[in-house]
Amino acid sequence: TVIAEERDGALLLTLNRPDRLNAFNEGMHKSLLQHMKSARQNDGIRCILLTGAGRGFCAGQDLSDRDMRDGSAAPDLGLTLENLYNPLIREIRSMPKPIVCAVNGVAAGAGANIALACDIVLAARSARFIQAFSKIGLVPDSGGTWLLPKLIGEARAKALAMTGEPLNADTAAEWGLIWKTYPDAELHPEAEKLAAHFAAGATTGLALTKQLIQDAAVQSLDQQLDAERDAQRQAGRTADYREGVSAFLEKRPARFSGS
Ligand code: LHQ
Repeated sequence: TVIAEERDGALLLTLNRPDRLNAFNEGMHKSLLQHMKSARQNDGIRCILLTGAGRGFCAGQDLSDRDMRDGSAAPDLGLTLENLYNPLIREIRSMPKPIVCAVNGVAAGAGANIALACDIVLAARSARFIQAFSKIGLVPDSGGTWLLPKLIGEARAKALAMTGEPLNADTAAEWGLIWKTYPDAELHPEAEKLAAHFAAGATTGLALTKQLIQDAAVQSLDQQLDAERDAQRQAGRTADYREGVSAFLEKRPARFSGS
């Protein structure tokens, strides 16, 4: 249910349940998390690109797995989050390599918030972001209640979450919810170009940058200055820093090894 393809140091992960708009069942969760965990361990993978097969990106939880019309007891959704969604979001946010998300079509419920948890979010102009949770009596999950107000402010976050109104991709970019939009046909080539760029980048510096910016949300300026000092010390000891400075002085493109 997840297709994994390695391309020049980038791992392309494609959610692949297109007839359900790539809604998550347990199998897709396990497969996605497994691919992420092995990418984390694999030094040959220096960027991850996440996208969806078919016309949708991801419609969140597969609701056909949640049919209670026969009167059966409601499952414990807290357990679903604890066991499946939360580990995935933690994996994405702590991954020491860039994760690009190419939102090729509708991103609803947890599908929207998984996309937003990635580092660089690109979207096709026809894509929509829907905080669908309120329509079925739930709350935004997969980090949405934390990320949305940080990205777009409380007023817009509450309105999206409480109305469940779709947000089109261009407005999402204007609001700063995502990075850029592209005409539909250009999304994949552009996303692959960016993934290849990161896969040839200074991996340690990028990983430290990601972590610093995320940590800033819960730190004071003093703590953050200390964290930057420590991270810069680490980045300054990499072969990629040495190569970056040499390339600058020699007026040539840098050839980063990722170490
Ligand atoms: C689907 C789904 C879907 C199954 C489309 N499931 N089949 C966490 C913890 C535990 C439990 C609960 O949830 C969570 C987090 C969540 O993610 S809650 C939010 C769950 N997601 C939703 O509520 C979104 C439901 N989907 C929709 O509202 C629409 O499908 C959207 C707006 C995404 C797309 O609309 P359309 O473009 O009009 O497509 P469609 O509705 O015709 O869908 C195409 C097919 O995909 C259709 O099947 P069919 O057999 O009729 O062709 C849908 O039934 C199926 N599908 N989403 N989540």
